[in-house]
Amino acid sequence: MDPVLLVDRRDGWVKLTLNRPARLNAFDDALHTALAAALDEAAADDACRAVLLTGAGRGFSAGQDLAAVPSSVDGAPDLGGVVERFYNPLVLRLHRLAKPVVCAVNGVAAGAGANLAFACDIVLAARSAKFLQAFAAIGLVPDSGGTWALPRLVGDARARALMMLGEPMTAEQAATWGAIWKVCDDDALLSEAERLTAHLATQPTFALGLTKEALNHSSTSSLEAQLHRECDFQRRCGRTDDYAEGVAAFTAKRPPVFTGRGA
Ligand code: T3D
Repeated sequence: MDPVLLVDRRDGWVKLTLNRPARLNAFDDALHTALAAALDEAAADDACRAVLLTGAGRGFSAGQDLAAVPSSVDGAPDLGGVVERFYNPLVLRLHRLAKPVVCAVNGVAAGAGANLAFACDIVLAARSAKFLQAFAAIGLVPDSGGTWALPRLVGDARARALMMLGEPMTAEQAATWGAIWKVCDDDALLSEAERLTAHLATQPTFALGLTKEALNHSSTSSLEAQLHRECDFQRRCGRTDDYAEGVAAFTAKRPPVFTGRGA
């Protein structure tokens, strides 16, 4: 049987490919378990300085596998249990990973699959891809952080309509509305995403991790708290070899060679 997640370790970064193409990479317990383990490994490995997440086949992910039998409580499906056990930790893993996560949305991203993409740091999408808040169509509420991320990305009015109407957001709309970084031609998506991830893997990872952490706090912090956080993070970055290297390289008019390490 094919692995449900393909883990391709490259020089300084890792490519994770959701691999259940016959079900548009819908999530079952096995895929959740494999992805969680791969993200934990990436987090613990100092040599891994960036992550690329994508899907095999014609879809990115159709969210929860609706054919998987949910666990039950009192004879009723316990969807909250699935969210609590798998989706919430997954979103927090992506959010807290102190290194950049690039997402290449190669095709339809529906339900939790769409919101998973929005939990990544830099999202590229194939021109043919679309993002679908598929929840209302099956009587559910958006999960996986969608009600937190989407209004912040595209604004409240668009988020409400997308979630209540369940109309797809095209890749072009997603880019124009600010939900993703950019649209690529379908046949260029993966090479562009790999190039970007490989570039990020050569950058000052410690500083990028703190940049991510600062941004994660941005919309829920006061200006004073955020200024304090920036000051603290800048102090820490100032003690790194990468800061010394960045300044030295600038002065010598040569490209910097960053280690990614903290002080
Ligand atoms: O436990 C919990 O449920 C709580 C957590 C919830 C999180 C969620 O993500 S809830 C939302 C779940 N996802 C959906 O409701 C999306 C369902 N899928 C679709 O609406 C459509 O498949 C798409 C719009 C994504 C794509 O449509 P289309 O026409 O391009 O493809 P298709 O023909 O519908 O699907 C292709 C195959 O994938 C098909 O199998 P078949 O007939 O060829 O054997 C289809 O059944 C399968 N598939 C698609 N989505 C899912 C799926 N199988 C299982 N689960 C899916 N989510």
